[in-house]
Amino acid sequence: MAAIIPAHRARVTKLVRSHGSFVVDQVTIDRLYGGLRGMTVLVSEISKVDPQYGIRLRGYTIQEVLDLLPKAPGTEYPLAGGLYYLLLMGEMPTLEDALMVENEWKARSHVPDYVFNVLKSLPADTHPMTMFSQAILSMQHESVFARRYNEDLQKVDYWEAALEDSLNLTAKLPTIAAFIYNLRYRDGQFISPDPNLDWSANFGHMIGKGKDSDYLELCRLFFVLHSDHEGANVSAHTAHLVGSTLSDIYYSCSAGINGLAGPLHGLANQKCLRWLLSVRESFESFPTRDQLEKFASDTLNAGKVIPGYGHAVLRTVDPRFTAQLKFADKYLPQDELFKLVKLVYEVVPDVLQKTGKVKNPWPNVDAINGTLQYHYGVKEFEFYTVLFGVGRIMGITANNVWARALGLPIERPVSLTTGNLEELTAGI
Ligand code: NMX
Ligand code: MLT
Repeated sequence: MAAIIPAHRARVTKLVRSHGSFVVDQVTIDRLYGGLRGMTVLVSEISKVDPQYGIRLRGYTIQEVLDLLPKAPGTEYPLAGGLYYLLLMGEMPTLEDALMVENEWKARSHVPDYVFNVLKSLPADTHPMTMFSQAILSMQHESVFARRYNEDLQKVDYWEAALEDSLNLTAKLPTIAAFIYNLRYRDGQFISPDPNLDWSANFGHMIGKGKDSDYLELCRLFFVLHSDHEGANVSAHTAHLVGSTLSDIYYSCSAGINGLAGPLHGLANQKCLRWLLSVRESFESFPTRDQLEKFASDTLNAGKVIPGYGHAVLRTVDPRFTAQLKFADKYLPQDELFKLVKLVYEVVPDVLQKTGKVKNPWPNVDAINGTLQYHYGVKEFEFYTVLFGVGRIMGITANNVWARALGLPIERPVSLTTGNLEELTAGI
């Protein structure tokens, strides 16, 4: 990174000097009241969501990422270490590059006991996302960035300390997530990481599924798919905002995870599984198209959203959904819940379209991810968003390192009152 950052800084400086006043987008009143949706307000070096084609990570589509990233011998899905290299460096890694990151993670994976003690001290029915956020926050005093900032850290070197923190935190995520799962659902059993397994597969191993090679493949797919979705989704943007105050990676990631915990964002995977199970329980046998259509309409008429469908930016089927559909077609084609996912995919877009207001009636990543976990026996759906978070922190931290490398300032736009806007528009 030290070799590529100076040239990138020069690119940004030139762009701002030459075209600083170029108008990228316009702020209108409906957008101010509309959650800024559709407005271009941020820069992220890592990825971009194209409404028609979906996410591109460093320019690569999901299918390209899955095809081109290096894999461990004898496995089908990529090493997360390779993905992290791609997000940070902007170039497709070799197997050696991917293993370099995997080895860094192994060397930094030890989770201090106090983190486990914090988790154990929480009420037994604490939501796993609260536990995940607390675990990350509890490690804040390990921050290299915070310590060095209080010593002699120069702005030009911020990114190095941010990278240290990022590697230290990401290295520990599978162990933390597995600890939360085991504490909540497996009587607190503890399994140490297997040094012969990669970062993603180690999560599966540590929740007792190390012998299920198909589940380990799912772990590899899952974490890569959930890593990033450009800089302005709620979790990434929250983390960016917090990081812009020079709060360190632990503060930023804990905040981002709190945003991911909302039902309109990452928690939709938990909600989606609950909704699918309620469909299944409502009918004696597999529902017909008509029955499902009525069930979906009843959900809408009750004032609820259909989880896993719709998106603020996408206007097509989420390629992360398609990648998981492909996985399921290969590994669990006969699974009843998966068959229901497919029927929902056939029926629900029409139902949503008929409302006349849903801008994107197609499935997003959350319409299927829980079903895959459920198939392999991870049935505690309150936990699913933690898995989303483990993946997402790769994107958040890569963005944070680049934000510090580019010396991005504190994010502080301006707000107005309705009265101010009425004054601005009076007489028009
Ligand atoms: N079911 C019912 N209504 C919906 C849905 C849906 N799946 N999607 C959008 N709408 C409604 C939306 O609530 C809004 O209604 P109203 O005007 O009465 O407030 C209207 O359609 C227009 O919304 P859009 O502009 O299409 O979507 P928006 O950008 O506001 O929201 C989501 C995007 C993702 C929040 C929304 O589609 C949704 O709530 N989906 C279900 C939850 C979900 O799957 N979230 C996960 C997103 C991915 N992730 O992991 O973060
Ligand atoms: C995400 O992965 O963050 C979601 O698809 C939500 C978004 O992009 O806004």
